[in-house]
Amino acid sequence: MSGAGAPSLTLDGSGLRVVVVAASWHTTVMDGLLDGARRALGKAGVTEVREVRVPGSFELPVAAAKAAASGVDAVVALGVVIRGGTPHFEYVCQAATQGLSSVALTTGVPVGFGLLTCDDEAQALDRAGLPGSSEDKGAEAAEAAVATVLAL
Ligand code: DLZ
Repeated sequence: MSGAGAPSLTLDGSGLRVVVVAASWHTTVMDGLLDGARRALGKAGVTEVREVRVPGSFELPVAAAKAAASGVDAVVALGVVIRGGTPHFEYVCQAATQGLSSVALTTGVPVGFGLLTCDDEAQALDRAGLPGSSEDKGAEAAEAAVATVLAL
């Protein structure tokens, strides 16, 4: 994991099935998050990885709910929301965050939280796991999901 205070995790994901649900807004940042999640799941040796794309972060909870109900071991949710000039940002962030949390709690399936909620694109790029980024939030969310499955 990256970022101040983040744990260093060694994970054995063999035998696990994971679904990555990913929004589509802010393509460059999303590509970085997806690559990071794929890299982390590959490094952990996760047996089966499926990817589901949805339009925006608001749609992440329903995709995560459907994935969790399909019997997989964990879900990794990835999205990028960048603040604009209206309150829309708050509504999308809140709905996505509470929705994803609710999916994890109601199904018992761990959901890795890879939703970036940023003031501007520069902040998002710095967390996208791209060359020059200081953090890799896609990998972090994937590692957290796998680590939680292994812990429970
Ligand atoms: C409408 C919208 C806006 C303004 N900004 C973003 C964003 O920064 N990131 C994101 O993932 N999605 C955004 N959306 C789309 C909403 O999440 C949703 O897809 C639409 O409101 C349609 O339900």
